[in-house]
Amino acid sequence: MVEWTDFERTTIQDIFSKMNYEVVGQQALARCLIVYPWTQRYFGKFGNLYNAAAIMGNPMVAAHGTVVLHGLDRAVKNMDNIKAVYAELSVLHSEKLHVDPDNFRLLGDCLTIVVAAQLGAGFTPEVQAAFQKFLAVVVSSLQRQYH
Ligand code: HNI
Repeated sequence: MVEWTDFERTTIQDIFSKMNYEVVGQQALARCLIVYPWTQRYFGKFGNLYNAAAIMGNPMVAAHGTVVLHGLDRAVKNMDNIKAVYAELSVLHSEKLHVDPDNFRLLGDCLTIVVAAQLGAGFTPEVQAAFQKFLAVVVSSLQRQYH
């Protein structure tokens, strides 16, 4: 089981409690689709992803970004149980959607950049370390889980 310090718990809860899921979700997912265009292959039904402007203005990208953030919210509320919380999402992404697990980290990196830009000076190295540890646990739990 993952151990969290009080600072890590407070930091993660603080970041997400102040976050606008609609804004941050859209920005992080759009960034991922633009910076790593191969991630577009999973979103064929999202329509026009032709260029950066189209991706930024695509309402399905925005909606799905919010869904992803609400998925992360479940991990924030269950920090001691992330693997169990993600058991079904892991099966969905690995066995049904066949998402290459490297892509979870890429989306996580985009999310880190969006959060860093919003927090500015508040995104200290210690805050970054806590946030990236949280994302690392999320990423490993979303992958195919071997018991
Ligand atoms: Ni992901 C669906 C959470 C990364 C491709 N994804 C979901 C859903 C949640 C979710 C929640 C909705 C499930 C449901 O309907 O039951 N995804 C997350 C989280 C991360 C993540 C928390 C990582 C931070 N997903 C990714 C990545 C890709 C991805 C990196 C591909 C590059 N996800 C999908 C696709 C769907 C999806 C595709 C289905 C979309 C749809 O509308 O059918």
